[in-house]
Amino acid sequence: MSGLMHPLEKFVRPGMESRIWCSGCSDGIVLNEFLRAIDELGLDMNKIVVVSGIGCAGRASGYINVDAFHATHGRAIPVAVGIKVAKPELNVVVISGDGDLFSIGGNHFLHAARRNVGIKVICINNFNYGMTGGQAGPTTPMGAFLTTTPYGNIESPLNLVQLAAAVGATYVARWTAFHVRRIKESIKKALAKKGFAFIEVVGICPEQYGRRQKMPRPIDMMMWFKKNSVISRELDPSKAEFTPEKIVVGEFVDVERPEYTELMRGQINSIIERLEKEGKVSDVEI
Ligand SMILES: Cc1ncc(C[n+]2csc(CCOP(=O)(O)OP(=O)(O)O)c2C)c(N)n1
Ligand code: SF4
Repeated sequence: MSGLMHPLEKFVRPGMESRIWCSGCSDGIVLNEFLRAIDELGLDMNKIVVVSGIGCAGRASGYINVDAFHATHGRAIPVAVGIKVAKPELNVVVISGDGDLFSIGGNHFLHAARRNVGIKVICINNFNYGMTGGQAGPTTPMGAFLTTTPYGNIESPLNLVQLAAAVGATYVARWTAFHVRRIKESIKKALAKKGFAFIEVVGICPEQYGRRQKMPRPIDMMMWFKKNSVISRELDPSKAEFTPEKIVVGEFVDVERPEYTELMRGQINSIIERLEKEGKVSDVEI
């Protein structure tokens, strides 16, 4: 079989195979679409950095053949922000789970989006903490059964699209694992965006989530998404309803506003220029 090579193999870190994911898990779908997006855009892999936190979704950073950082739980965004501030020319992408990004890491998300740091965040929202055995998290639907909610979840879930829009993300989209081509197109858009971009991919976790909601086979969750998702044609996050009966998907924000690292560099340069004029510094490099 030598000589046969998958067209995306060049983007996969040699020796790493995505064996950790259960069969039917949609983490592989998102990884696949991310690699296809890079391929179609013809991006230089040396200019991309992928950062993730802990969780099944967070394993993506280990499989992509770019410089990557597997941060501690919840801390993917501050690591990504640090990289972007130090090297603004890099395309810095966070791929992680709903628990990692919005539970323990929620505060970082708010402030990176508010500051409009030009990182791209892809959240695989599978409604639970998959890696640790199926605990309820910030996006678990009301009534869902998980190990920590044996009588049904009584907490209201976050609407990630509305949250991202409210705190200032310049690109916000939501798709489900059923909308594979749309995921790829959104990733391409996000990668081209200057400011903070956010994509929610509503994912399939047959092992920990589906199994407990009477959807044990991957195809069951796929059919749920197919049947209950509605594509919005409006750039209006208030329309981004998300209930088990109706999952509104689409693009909800696509705007421009000043990006943080550019503002920061501009400010530093103008201070240096002034100090140089005053003869107070010379040969300063940032
Ligand atoms: C500080 C800390 N607290 C808790 C954990 C245990 N832990 C590992 S992954 C995880 C949740 C992962 O959920 P999510 O981000 O939704 O990803 P998934 O596994 O569902 O893809 C937790 C609580 C940890 N590793 N570190
Ligand atoms: S536990 Fe769920 S999220 Fe984790 S690999 Fe298995 S199916 Fe995927």
